Amino acid sequence: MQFIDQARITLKAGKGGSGIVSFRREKFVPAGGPSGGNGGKGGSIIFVADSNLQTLLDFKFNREIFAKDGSKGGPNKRSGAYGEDTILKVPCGTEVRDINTGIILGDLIKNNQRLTVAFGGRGGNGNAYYLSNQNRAPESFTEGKDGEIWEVQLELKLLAEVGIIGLPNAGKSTLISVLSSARPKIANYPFTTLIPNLGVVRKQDGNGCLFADIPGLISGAADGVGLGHDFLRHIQRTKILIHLIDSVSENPIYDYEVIEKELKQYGNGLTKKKRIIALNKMELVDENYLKIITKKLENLTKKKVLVISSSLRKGLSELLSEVWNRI
Ligand SMILES: Nc1nc2c(ncn2[C@@H]2O[C@H](COP(=O)(O)OP(=O)(O)O)[C@@H](O)[C@H]2O)c(=O)[nH]1
Ligand SMILES: [Mg+2]
Repeated sequence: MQFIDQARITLKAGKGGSGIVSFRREKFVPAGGPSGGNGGKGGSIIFVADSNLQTLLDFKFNREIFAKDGSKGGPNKRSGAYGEDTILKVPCGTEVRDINTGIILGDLIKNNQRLTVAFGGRGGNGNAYYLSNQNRAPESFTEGKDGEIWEVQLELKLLAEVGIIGLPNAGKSTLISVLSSARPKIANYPFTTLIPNLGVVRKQDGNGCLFADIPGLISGAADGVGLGHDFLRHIQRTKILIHLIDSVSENPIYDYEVIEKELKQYGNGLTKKKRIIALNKMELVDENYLKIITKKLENLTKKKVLVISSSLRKGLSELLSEVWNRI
């Protein structure tokens, strides 16, 4: 089961600086020798793998990436300054592909691994470069070369760290949509009727964390009823589960137990996963009733139970801080 995060970006490396035409000016020498310096090279665009990153989130907001141009040459044969390279940090495991040819340009696997994709243009020659016995006062120079332009596709295979479980209608899809700032693609997914919903949620440090909404969990899912069984397999690879319960359901306690039973039935250590329990749709039920249900659930689970509303975005920051604390 694979989730794929993708981003398409255009890389524009820096142009080289131009060479210049200039002549030395010296006292008593009417026209000194040629002294125009060469232009500096343009900056390149370099990918660097960074093991602190988990997603390609940053590239979804920043699709055109530039590097600085080189400066033009100076008098006295001074070369122009190099344009600064642009370093793009990507998560380990990111593949870089040329969109036009489909060719893989590189795979950034190890932390700090580098891959230069768009090279900066060469600087042009100043007139000092053209000095020869035949031509003592050349006035030629060349422009800097353009930097390379590449359209690339970044691709990263993702692992969801946080799973959202709960019966149908608990509000899982709604929760993920209000929390997330980007939606990765799902590839090679065998089902057509039910697909997990994915969302990247920004952590406090700005990095992304992948949440997956696990659909299709109903009574009997662990035995193959419905399509939930294959999703249970996916839960195995998450670090933490948010168990979402619909407050308006006829019996929220029973709903909780149905899902817990499926986790237990499936085995493979699912019940040992860290869990955060949240009652959703708080605004639809009476406050006192909510208190009673919360208390009952707390007694049953020996855990703190959060009360939220995905629609009204209430209690979500408490929910997220619980998640970050436990990851
Ligand atoms: N009033 C209210 N409705 C909600 C809330 N969260 C979800 N819903 C609604 O509940 C229904 C089911 O939500 P959905 O996210 O599709 O549930 P899922 O089956 O668990 O993915 C939808 O009509 C949502 O608009 C909430 O906090 N408050
Ligand atoms: Mg859903």
